[in-house]
Amino acid sequence: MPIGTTITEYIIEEQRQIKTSGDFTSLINDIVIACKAISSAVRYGSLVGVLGTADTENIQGETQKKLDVISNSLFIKRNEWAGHVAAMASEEMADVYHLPSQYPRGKYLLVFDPLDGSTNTDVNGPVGTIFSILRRARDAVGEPTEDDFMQPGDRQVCAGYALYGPSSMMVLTTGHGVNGFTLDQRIGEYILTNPNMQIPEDTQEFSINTAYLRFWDPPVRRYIDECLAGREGPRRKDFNMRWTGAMIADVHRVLMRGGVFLYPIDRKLRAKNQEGKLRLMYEANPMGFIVEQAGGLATTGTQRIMELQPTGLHQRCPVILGSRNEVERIISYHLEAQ
Ligand code: P6P
Repeated sequence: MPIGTTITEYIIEEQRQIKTSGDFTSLINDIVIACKAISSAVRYGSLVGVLGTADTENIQGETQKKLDVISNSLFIKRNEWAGHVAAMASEEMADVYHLPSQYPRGKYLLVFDPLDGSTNTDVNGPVGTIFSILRRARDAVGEPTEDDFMQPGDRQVCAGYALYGPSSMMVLTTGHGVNGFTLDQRIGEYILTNPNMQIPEDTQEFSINTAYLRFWDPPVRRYIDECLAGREGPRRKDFNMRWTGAMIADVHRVLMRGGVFLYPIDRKLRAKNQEGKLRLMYEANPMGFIVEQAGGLATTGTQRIMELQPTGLHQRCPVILGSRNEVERIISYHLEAQ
């Protein structure tokens, strides 16, 4: 049975081409194993009693699902021991995670959302893991603090996600394009199935939670109204809408067939003194890196996401990303409104 290129082979080949370190290759491998373990836990759901809530809250004030806690623990355990990371940060943990004292410290900082879209778990919807790898400052000493993580998205050395959908896929970039891998359950390996992923520059599909329409700012309202007006309206074409409740699934669809995903700032979020719903460090930045590497754009509406200077691990920001020409149109509407 031909196996194809495994994600491990791909990473090692990249190491040869762009001279990344063996450290980096090994770290990615540990992340892959963590995602395989989470994929397995998600797959068995109620059969192994992992659905429902954990009756605890995370730093976001959100009730944690059992799978949130399980996925976070799996990700930590797989990545804390090998000496590749100096510290980690997670959506599910308030503060920087310092490694147990017996483990060596490495040069990378790992930030992750262990189970994005976890409200979908109880209804068998798509969920996934999003991760971002930063390099610790070369002159840094001692245990990393939150400040070590406060690096703009442009400083990421790697970003990726594992989507636990009808098939389990991993999508990865190290700054040299985007590649997709599908888990072959027969051999337990992620196999290269989507080399050099590119987002179509145009689209007829938008992704936004229209329940918040009454709160939107004028530029977003204008863009969506024009899409809804279809071929009789100024866009002269009909649009489709998709919203899965999991950023990871909506972004993956944008990568696969084009589209624009919007979780903009709005009056409801401003009333809660929030800069957005989605988190910069472990949702917007990694997805922004992937989308830009695939030829798309990722903006807050007025600023390129990967240029934002983080001020906190759990900082939120507006997210508008996807097909280049559509995102440029939305940016122009924001500029006109200024
Ligand atoms: P809403 C999941 O909780 C998440 O962070 C993203 O994955 C998703 O796109 C968004 O929130 C869904 O938010 O307001 O539609 O429930």
